[in-house]
Amino acid sequence: MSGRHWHILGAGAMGCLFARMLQGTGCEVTLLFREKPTDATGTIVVEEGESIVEVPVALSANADSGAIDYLVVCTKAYEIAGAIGQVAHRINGKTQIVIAANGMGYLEDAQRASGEATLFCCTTTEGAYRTAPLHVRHAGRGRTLLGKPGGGEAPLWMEDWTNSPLAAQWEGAIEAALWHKLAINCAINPLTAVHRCLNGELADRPVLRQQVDALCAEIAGISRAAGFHKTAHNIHTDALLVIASTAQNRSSMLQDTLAGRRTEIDYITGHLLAVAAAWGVDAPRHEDLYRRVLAISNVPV
Ligand code: KPL
Repeated sequence: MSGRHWHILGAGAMGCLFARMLQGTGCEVTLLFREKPTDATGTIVVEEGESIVEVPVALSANADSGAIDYLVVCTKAYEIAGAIGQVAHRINGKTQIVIAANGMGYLEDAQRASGEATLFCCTTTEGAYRTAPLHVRHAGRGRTLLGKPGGGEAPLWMEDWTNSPLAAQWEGAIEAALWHKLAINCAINPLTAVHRCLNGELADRPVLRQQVDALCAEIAGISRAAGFHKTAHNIHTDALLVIASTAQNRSSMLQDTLAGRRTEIDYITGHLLAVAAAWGVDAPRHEDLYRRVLAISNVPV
C-alpha cells in the first residue's frame, strides 16, 4: 500500500480504468471535473468478464484548492494543455504528471501549462469503453507502458502502476513506444472514419486493404528517416494484427466523427506529417486522408 494520492483529469473509459487500477494498489484516487460535482464521493463501476468491481472515489472540481502531487491526464489530445491549465494553481515543481493520451505532439503545450512540474507519458493497448458516466467495460487485456520523454530511470511512484492489476511497465524509450502506437493509429483510424467502417473491414475489403498497405509503406519510410527502425520494420505486420484483434471495434476516430465531435487527427496523422516534412519524406496518401478527415471533423473556429 503506497498511500499516494493520485488525481485523474478525464473521467472517460481510461480515466476510470486507471482509477480502478491505482485504487487496487492501495492508492487514494480523486477524479477531477470541470464543473463542481454535486457529491464529494462517487463510485466507479468496472465490468471485467463476468465480474463487476465497484471502486469508491473522491470527486473534486478543477477549481478547488489543495495541492496535487500525482496527476494522470486522460483527456483527448487537444484538451491536455487546457485541462492542466485549469488545475495549474494546484500543481508545483514537485508534481508528477502522467499524460495518457492518443497521438503525439502535445508535450510542448502541456509543459507550458504545467510550469515546473515533471511530465511523463503513458501508452496503453488495454481495451475499455464507457457504458455510462463512471461505468466502464474492461473489454480486453493489453500492455501499458510509462516513461519519461527524453529517457530516465523509473521514479519510486512507478510501483503504484507496476503492482496494480494493470502490471504496467517502465519504458526507457517511451517516444519509440508512442510512435509505434501513433503509426498503428495512422494506418487504421483515418481510413475507418472516412469509410465509416469497422476496423476489421480494412482487411476484409480488398480496396481498403490496398490502402492500408500503401499507408504502411509511407509510415515505414517516415519511421526509417526519423530513426524509428522497429516501427519501420514491423508496421505492416503489426497494423494487420491490430486490425484482426480489434475487428469488431469502431476506432476512436470513427466514434468521434459519428458523434459530431472534434477528432484527434492533428495529433495522429498531423504529427506523422510534421515528422515527414521535417525529414523531407513525401506522404501523399496520409496528406490526402488528413484533408478528408478534417473535412468531416467538427473543428472549432
Ligand atoms: O487505438 C485504437 C483507436 O481506435 O484509437 C485502435 C487500436 C485502432 C483500436 O480501435
